[in-house]
Amino acid sequence: MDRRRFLLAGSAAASLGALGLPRLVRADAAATATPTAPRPRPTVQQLRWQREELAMFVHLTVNTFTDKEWGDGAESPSIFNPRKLDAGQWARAAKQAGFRSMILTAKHHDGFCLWPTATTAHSVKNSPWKDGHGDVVREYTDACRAEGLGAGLYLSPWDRNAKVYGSGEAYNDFYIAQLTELLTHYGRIVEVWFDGANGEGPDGRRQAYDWPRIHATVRRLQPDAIIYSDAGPDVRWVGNEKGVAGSTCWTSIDPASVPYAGYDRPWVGELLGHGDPHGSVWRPTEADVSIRPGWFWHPAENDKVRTADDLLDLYFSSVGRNGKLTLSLPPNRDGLFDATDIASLQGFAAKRTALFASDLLQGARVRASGSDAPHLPAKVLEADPDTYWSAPPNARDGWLEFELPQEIEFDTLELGEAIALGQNIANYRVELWDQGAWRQFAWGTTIGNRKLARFDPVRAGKLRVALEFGYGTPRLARVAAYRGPDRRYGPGHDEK
Ligand code: FUL
Repeated sequence: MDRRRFLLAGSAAASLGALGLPRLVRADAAATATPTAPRPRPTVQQLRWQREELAMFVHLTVNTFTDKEWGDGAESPSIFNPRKLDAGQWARAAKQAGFRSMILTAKHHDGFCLWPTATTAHSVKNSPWKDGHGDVVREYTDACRAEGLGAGLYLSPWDRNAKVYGSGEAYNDFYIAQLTELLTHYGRIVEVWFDGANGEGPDGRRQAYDWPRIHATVRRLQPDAIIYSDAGPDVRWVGNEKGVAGSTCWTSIDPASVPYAGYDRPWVGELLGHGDPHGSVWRPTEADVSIRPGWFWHPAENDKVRTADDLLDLYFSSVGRNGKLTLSLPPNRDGLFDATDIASLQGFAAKRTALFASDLLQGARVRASGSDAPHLPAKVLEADPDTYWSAPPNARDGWLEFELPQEIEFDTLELGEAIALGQNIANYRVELWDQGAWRQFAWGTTIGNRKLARFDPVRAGKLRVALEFGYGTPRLARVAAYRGPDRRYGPGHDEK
């Protein structure tokens, strides 16, 4: 946002009602009343995807047995033998921790296929696991469905084993054949994950992937599936593997700025993390990160599993910044999640439950700018994301005020836009009524699906959320305040 385009309005115009709140208006205020081009909105599939908030990534291949992060494609299938593999254990762990879908590496860069594909001998078919009769993708998709989770698949375009890799059309045919098997033999697939890594093949050649054909294949075979890559088309990478979205995070983006998956430029990470308020397409952010330092299981990392508190931090920096969190858990050589990883996951779920147990703004009297009714019923700001408060259509700012029957103490604030209608709000301030005057205690940029801010506990009987500027009509579906069970945030919180 270009701050030079704002002026502080004169004193008469500078107050909102009797409340004396200084107000920023746009220098070209007349322009804000002019209808603008429609802003991008989500598809039903994108909306469903983002509202799920949490997906679990599962990284398993020959690397699990070689202690590597990237296999070179020369591994023998004979090393793959996860004797006790139980996809039900993965799915139960995910479900119990509040995750709504999973994504399995059906093929990683080493080219080893976790299903008995007809396209190559480099698969479970030639492994000792279940005497070559096993199918990890089948067990995984069955387990997801048994737990009511969506099943997603990762099929690495980069294949360091396939002889045809780097040959052009022949590899694209091979890849499409693999994709077709995965999208036709295993029921409904909710997300297809296309990694951007594009390295050399076995003979040193690189492949030009046929993205239009790849995307068309997914659309034809699984029209409801979300297609992920750095460059979308449905959802985009967050730009880092740390699970951290930009503190300013627009869902919209200019599709030309990241034209294809693996587009490697120094600014791409920053751009993907922040999005673009003027972008023409709706492309929400997927923040992928591992519970361990590596994506795959390594014995030396068994004592480096993220704690429940670390996972909660990730939740704030991804879901709490208008993204979705895709957290990777690596099965060990038995094909099971380690107890430590599951314990962290359970701790993470317990922390979310404790923190979000009770919305302290329930029961408040709500007043809002631009509203005919002096008091909105609190239910306009209920958890239902399709019920929302809207400023008048041409308004570009607004406020909501919450008057509580008694003082509350809170340390976490949640805001959410009515994103089914797009993302418009550029920035907000939060103020408390303190000894006869409004006192600002937090501000932030962008809201989107969900904005979570933490701070040292504050007490208030009256609270105001001021939306300073929207690129379209400001609309809020959610305002909530919580008091977490611990006090560890300190002054370094992320929304000063
Ligand atoms: C990266 C890959 O190279 C990593 O191995 C991992 O699969 C990660 C999710 O994506 O680009």
